[in-house]
Amino acid sequence: MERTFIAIKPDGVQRGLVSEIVSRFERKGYKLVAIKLVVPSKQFAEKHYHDLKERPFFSGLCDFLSSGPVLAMVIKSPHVIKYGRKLIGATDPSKSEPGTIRGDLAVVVVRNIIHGSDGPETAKDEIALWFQPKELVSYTSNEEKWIYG
Ligand code: DAT
Ligand code: MG
Repeated sequence: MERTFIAIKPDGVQRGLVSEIVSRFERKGYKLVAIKLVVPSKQFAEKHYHDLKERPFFSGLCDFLSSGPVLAMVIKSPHVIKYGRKLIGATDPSKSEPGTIRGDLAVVVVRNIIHGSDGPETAKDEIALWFQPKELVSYTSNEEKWIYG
Protein backbone atom coordinates (compact mmCIF):
# COMPACT_ATOMS: atom_id res chain seq x y z
CA MET A 1 0.00 0.00 0.00
CA GLU A 2 1.18 3.51 -0.81
CA ARG A 3 -0.07 6.85 0.46
CA THR A 4 0.19 10.10 -1.43
CA PHE A 5 -0.53 13.74 -0.71
CA ILE A 6 -2.95 15.55 -3.00
CA ALA A 7 -3.94 19.22 -2.73
CA ILE A 8 -6.56 21.14 -4.66
CA LYS A 9 -4.99 24.56 -4.96
CA PRO A 10 -6.87 27.85 -4.32
CA ASP A 11 -7.91 28.12 -8.00
CA GLY A 12 -9.54 24.68 -7.94
CA VAL A 13 -11.38 25.46 -4.70
CA GLN A 14 -12.52 28.91 -5.90
CA ARG A 15 -13.72 27.45 -9.20
CA GLY A 16 -15.94 24.94 -7.41
CA LEU A 17 -13.97 21.93 -8.64
CA VAL A 18 -13.53 20.17 -5.28
CA SER A 19 -16.26 17.56 -5.75
CA GLU A 20 -15.31 16.97 -9.41
CA ILE A 21 -11.68 16.32 -8.48
CA VAL A 22 -12.29 14.29 -5.32
CA SER A 23 -14.79 12.15 -7.22
CA ARG A 24 -12.18 11.22 -9.83
CA PHE A 25 -9.99 9.66 -7.12
CA GLU A 26 -12.96 8.07 -5.36
CA ARG A 27 -14.34 6.53 -8.55
CA LYS A 28 -10.92 5.13 -9.41
CA GLY A 29 -11.09 3.14 -6.18
CA TYR A 30 -8.56 5.08 -4.12
CA LYS A 31 -9.19 5.24 -0.40
CA LEU A 32 -9.48 8.64 1.22
CA VAL A 33 -7.72 8.58 4.60
CA ALA A 34 -7.50 12.31 5.42
CA ILE A 35 -9.09 15.51 4.10
CA LYS A 36 -9.23 19.13 5.29
CA LEU A 37 -9.52 22.70 4.06
CA VAL A 38 -6.62 24.97 5.06
CA VAL A 39 -5.31 28.42 4.18
CA PRO A 40 -1.52 27.95 4.26
CA SER A 41 0.74 30.85 5.22
CA LYS A 42 3.35 31.95 2.69
CA GLN A 43 6.03 30.46 4.95
CA PHE A 44 4.18 27.13 4.93
CA ALA A 45 3.87 27.27 1.13
CA GLU A 46 7.64 27.88 0.93
CA LYS A 47 8.22 24.74 2.98
CA HIS A 48 5.89 22.74 0.76
CA TYR A 49 7.67 23.90 -2.40
CA HIS A 50 11.21 24.06 -0.89
CA ASP A 51 12.64 22.00 -3.78
CA LEU A 52 11.77 24.85 -6.17
CA LYS A 53 13.28 27.75 -4.19
CA GLU A 54 15.87 28.54 -6.86
CA ARG A 55 13.26 28.81 -9.62
CA PRO A 56 12.21 32.28 -10.84
CA PHE A 57 8.51 31.53 -10.27
CA PHE A 58 9.01 30.36 -6.64
CA SER A 59 7.77 33.52 -4.89
CA GLY A 60 4.71 33.90 -7.13
CA LEU A 61 3.93 30.21 -6.70
CA CYS A 62 4.06 30.48 -2.90
CA ASP A 63 1.95 33.67 -2.94
CA PHE A 64 -0.60 31.82 -5.03
CA LEU A 65 -0.71 28.68 -2.84
CA SER A 66 -1.25 30.84 0.24
CA SER A 67 -3.87 33.07 -1.41
CA GLY A 68 -6.91 31.10 -0.22
CA PRO A 69 -8.26 27.77 0.92
CA VAL A 70 -6.49 24.60 -0.21
CA LEU A 71 -8.18 21.20 0.01
CA ALA A 72 -5.50 18.89 1.41
CA MET A 73 -5.95 15.14 1.33
CA VAL A 74 -4.17 11.83 1.69
CA ILE A 75 -5.20 8.89 -0.45
CA LYS A 76 -4.06 5.32 -0.05
CA SER A 77 -3.84 2.52 -2.61
CA PRO A 78 -1.37 0.28 -4.40
CA HIS A 79 0.42 2.34 -7.09
CA VAL A 80 -1.31 5.57 -6.01
CA ILE A 81 1.78 7.82 -6.14
CA LYS A 82 2.71 7.31 -9.79
CA TYR A 83 -0.77 6.60 -11.13
CA GLY A 84 -2.22 9.52 -9.17
CA ARG A 85 0.22 11.77 -11.06
CA LYS A 86 -1.03 10.22 -14.29
CA LEU A 87 -4.62 11.08 -13.41
CA ILE A 88 -3.49 14.64 -12.64
CA GLY A 89 -1.67 15.09 -15.96
CA ALA A 90 1.42 17.04 -17.03
CA THR A 91 2.46 20.11 -15.00
CA ASP A 92 1.58 22.47 -17.86
CA PRO A 93 -2.12 22.01 -18.68
CA SER A 94 -1.45 22.98 -22.29
CA LYS A 95 0.55 19.74 -22.49
CA SER A 96 -1.69 17.57 -20.27
CA GLU A 97 -3.62 14.87 -22.08
CA PRO A 98 -7.40 15.21 -22.36
CA GLY A 99 -8.97 12.96 -19.76
CA THR A 100 -6.53 14.06 -17.07
CA ILE A 101 -7.57 16.49 -14.33
CA ARG A 102 -5.36 19.29 -15.63
CA GLY A 103 -6.08 18.41 -19.26
CA ASP A 104 -9.82 18.63 -18.70
CA LEU A 105 -10.05 21.44 -16.15
CA ALA A 106 -7.09 23.85 -16.42
CA VAL A 107 -5.40 26.00 -19.07
CA VAL A 108 -2.10 27.50 -17.85
CA VAL A 109 0.78 26.30 -15.65
CA VAL A 110 0.40 28.99 -12.97
CA ARG A 111 -3.24 27.95 -12.39
CA ASN A 112 -3.02 24.18 -12.75
CA ILE A 113 -5.49 23.52 -9.88
CA ILE A 114 -3.92 20.49 -8.22
CA HIS A 115 -0.78 19.15 -6.57
CA GLY A 116 0.25 15.50 -6.19
CA SER A 117 3.42 14.07 -4.59
CA ASP A 118 5.97 13.02 -7.19
CA GLY A 119 7.55 10.04 -5.40
CA PRO A 120 7.64 7.96 -2.20
CA GLU A 121 10.00 10.34 -0.36
CA THR A 122 8.07 13.51 -1.20
CA ALA A 123 4.79 11.75 -0.38
CA LYS A 124 6.10 10.90 3.08
CA ASP A 125 7.46 14.42 3.66
CA GLU A 126 4.36 16.20 2.33
CA ILE A 127 1.94 14.05 4.37
CA ALA A 128 4.01 14.84 7.48
CA LEU A 129 4.05 18.57 6.64
CA TRP A 130 0.31 18.91 6.06
CA PHE A 131 -1.15 16.37 8.51
CA GLN A 132 -0.65 15.22 12.07
CA PRO A 133 -0.52 11.41 12.36
CA LYS A 134 -3.84 11.36 14.26
CA GLU A 135 -5.59 13.04 11.30
CA LEU A 136 -4.94 9.97 9.14
CA VAL A 137 -7.94 7.70 9.63
CA SER A 138 -7.60 3.95 9.62
CA TYR A 139 -10.70 2.05 8.51
CA THR A 140 -11.82 -0.84 6.35
CA SER A 141 -13.79 0.01 3.24
CA ASN A 142 -16.45 -2.55 2.30
CA GLU A 143 -15.52 -2.01 -1.34
CA GLU A 144 -11.94 -3.26 -0.95
CA LYS A 145 -12.67 -6.86 -1.95
CA TRP A 146 -14.38 -5.61 -5.12
CA ILE A 147 -11.55 -3.23 -6.00
CA TYR A 148 -8.56 -5.47 -5.26
CA GLY A 149 -10.09 -8.96 -5.69
P1 DAT B 1 3.99 19.52 -10.47
O1 DAT B 1 2.98 20.39 -9.78
O2 DAT B 1 3.41 18.90 -11.71
O3 DAT B 1 4.64 18.51 -9.55
P2 DAT B 1 6.48 21.03 -10.30
O4 DAT B 1 6.73 20.34 -9.00
O5 DAT B 1 7.57 21.03 -11.31
O6 DAT B 1 5.15 20.48 -11.02
O7 DAT B 1 6.12 22.56 -10.03
C1 DAT B 1 5.28 22.90 -8.95
C2 DAT B 1 4.33 23.97 -9.41
O8 DAT B 1 5.07 25.12 -9.81
C3 DAT B 1 3.50 23.61 -10.64
O9 DAT B 1 2.37 22.84 -10.32
C4 DAT B 1 3.15 24.95 -11.18
C5 DAT B 1 4.39 25.78 -10.87
N1 DAT B 1 5.29 25.83 -12.03
C6 DAT B 1 6.03 24.81 -12.53
N2 DAT B 1 6.74 25.21 -13.61
C7 DAT B 1 6.43 26.52 -13.78
C8 DAT B 1 6.83 27.50 -14.72
N3 DAT B 1 7.69 27.24 -15.70
N4 DAT B 1 6.30 28.75 -14.61
C9 DAT B 1 5.43 29.04 -13.62
N5 DAT B 1 5.02 28.15 -12.70
C10 DAT B 1 5.51 26.92 -12.78
MG1 MG C 1 5.94 18.76 -7.97
